[in-house]
Amino acid sequence: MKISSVKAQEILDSRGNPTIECVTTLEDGSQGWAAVPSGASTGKYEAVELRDGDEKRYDGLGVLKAVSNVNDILSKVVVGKNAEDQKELDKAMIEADGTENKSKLGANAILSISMSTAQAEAVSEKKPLYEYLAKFNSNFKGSFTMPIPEMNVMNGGKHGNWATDIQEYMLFPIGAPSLAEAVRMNAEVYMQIKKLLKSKKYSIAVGDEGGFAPSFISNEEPFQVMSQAVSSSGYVLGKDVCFGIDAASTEFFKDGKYVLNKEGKTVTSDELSAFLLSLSSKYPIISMEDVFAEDDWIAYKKFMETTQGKIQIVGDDLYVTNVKRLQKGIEEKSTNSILIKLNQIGTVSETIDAILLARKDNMTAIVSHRSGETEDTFIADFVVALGTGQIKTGAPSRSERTAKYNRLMRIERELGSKAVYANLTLEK
Ligand code: 2PG
Ligand code: MG
Repeated sequence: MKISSVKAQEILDSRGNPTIECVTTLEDGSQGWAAVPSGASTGKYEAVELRDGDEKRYDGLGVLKAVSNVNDILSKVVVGKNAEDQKELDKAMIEADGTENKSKLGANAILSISMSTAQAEAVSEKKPLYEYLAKFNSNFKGSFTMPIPEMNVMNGGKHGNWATDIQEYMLFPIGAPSLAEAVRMNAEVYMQIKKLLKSKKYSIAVGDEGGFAPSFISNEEPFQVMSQAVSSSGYVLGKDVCFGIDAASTEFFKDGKYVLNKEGKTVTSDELSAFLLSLSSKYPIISMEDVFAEDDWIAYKKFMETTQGKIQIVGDDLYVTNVKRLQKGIEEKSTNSILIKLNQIGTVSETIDAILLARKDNMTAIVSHRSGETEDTFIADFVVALGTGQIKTGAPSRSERTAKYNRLMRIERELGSKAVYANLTLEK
């Protein structure tokens, strides 16, 4: 169905910062809506999020330029285009922008159209979004993989006022029989964590992604609390529930070294890897994201050799969902997993390309939210459609996070026996 209009406007994200939403209308009247999220611990190679820089509005963070780029410029490019041809649509917008990193028109402007058009086409075809998007999944054979919900229950780094140096402590409910049960397990552990923190007289205020963020004494302390919470919820640590982290270490990388304020020391990449491995020998940590800074390729390669596929090593700032950087990582054997964020690259089809390239090389792919989110649940449908089997979209609290988990539970119920809960097998 052909696009008849695209209309964007400025709205707020979960941090109270402005972001962009877009409605695509097709010639048959079908409409699709999408809102673009925004990161805080962003990688320098990400596609450009266009901000106005006008200090008089929203402290310079307004997105009126991106909005007018949709309404006045990109609309002329996309109106009349076939909505079902996502690749063509995205290509036309990439060409209209003409830069390597979408800095002219803004990745936020482009992505808002890319996602809302996919939504509109799904409506036109009378399909739920996950079913419509499954046409891009070459592995799709009729049953849908429900992702492991990797919930971030402790927030540090930039998202939690540096409660810890490590940015995210996640629960991996690998022993659950279904997505809904996995969500329940995580939420129950989260409740226990809250109780434990209260009993320690710690703050139970939460960070940007809904995880608790008291001022811990070390980077290890959250693991102690989480381990206790898993046991007191009646689950077996290491069997029902494992842990994962996002170190987001680009954020504490200074002058070639890693500054671990909570440990009171500044360390080399070798020392950082020894530190993280010592934690993983004490706790069942099966996944580690952004262990090193975005350009520390050598450290990644070494770490992969040391861990020998026993831990999922995830590249986020390292790859920024960009196939060129991912290709380098594949050649150098830098990681065995990639984090997938639509707004790091700026179109739906380029995001799918990154997933398919990773899969070709037996790498796992985790679809991810941003720390600044909206009520849009696009990524929930997207992860089911592409069948990557893993999603991280924050804690089981704050509606912009639970919206995604709730959408996943609805999809699972709708699919019935056609839904299969993912199995985390580390292939490399
Ligand atoms: C990350 C993300 C999401 P941000 O580092 O993986 O958790 O954070 O959106 O701030 O980049
Ligand atoms: Mg990350």
